Amino acid sequence: MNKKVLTMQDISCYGQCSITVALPIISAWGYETAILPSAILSTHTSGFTNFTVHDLSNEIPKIINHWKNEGIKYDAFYVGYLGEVGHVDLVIQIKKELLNEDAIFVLDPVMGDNGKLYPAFNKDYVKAIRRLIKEADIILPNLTEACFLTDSEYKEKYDEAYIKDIINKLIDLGAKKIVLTGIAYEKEATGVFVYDGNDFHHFVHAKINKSYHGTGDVYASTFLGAYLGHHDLMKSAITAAEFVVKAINNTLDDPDHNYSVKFEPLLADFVKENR
Ligand code: PXL
Repeated sequence: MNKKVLTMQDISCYGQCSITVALPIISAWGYETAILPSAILSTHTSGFTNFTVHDLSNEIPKIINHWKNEGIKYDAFYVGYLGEVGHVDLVIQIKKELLNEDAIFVLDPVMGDNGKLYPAFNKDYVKAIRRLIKEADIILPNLTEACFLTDSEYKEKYDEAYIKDIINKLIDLGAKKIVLTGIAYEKEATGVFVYDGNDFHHFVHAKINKSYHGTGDVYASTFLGAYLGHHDLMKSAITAAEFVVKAINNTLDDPDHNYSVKFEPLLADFVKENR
């Protein structure tokens, strides 16, 4: 059956993140992908200065109403970077009014990295996004986001007990399934720590010593593309990690391309091999 995905996040016109990443990736996995832009920015906010931002809070309710009147419903809802506290109520409204009965809601609580919030965000924003944890079927935070959401201290060196404590706090906040990205206990490694609703799993792989913006969005979009095919949480988490590694490796030899990863030339073959 043709599945319809709705993704709500910003359009960063230039910079290979959020919608400009989600739309090609989810489409390549074979799913009709509708977009609901939370804001329009000239670029993303972490690798550029003097970027422009136009919030779409006034437009979103009109779009939702039109879709309701048209009887449009979605099979999956993927929320990423929003931008305004007020968007959270709109997300909850969409979940109630625009999703099919067995639709899945995947939340990437995009708000920071490397222990810091992105420039546009503050504690009120964290509090607002916290409300969405219990609404989502699957959340995909990185460690920074998980720490802000759970009021935990951000550590660069940690052990399994630290990670399990954060996961348990997310469960207390209502998380059903968790894919926590960027987790490893050694410096040379990274990985994903997964809570599937019952058990913990940890997938570790070699870390590439350069980080790029937008890789979280490539990760979440690939995760969703894979997950919609087989509903295997761990397999999707690993597939997404593999694609991000490939995309980073495809970018390393280009010193001028430092704002995100060059995933596009790899996409068609990767999907063919992993569907
Ligand atoms: O990749 C996450 C992201 C999405 N959207 C905007 C961003 C960022 C990260 O910095 O600034 C606008």
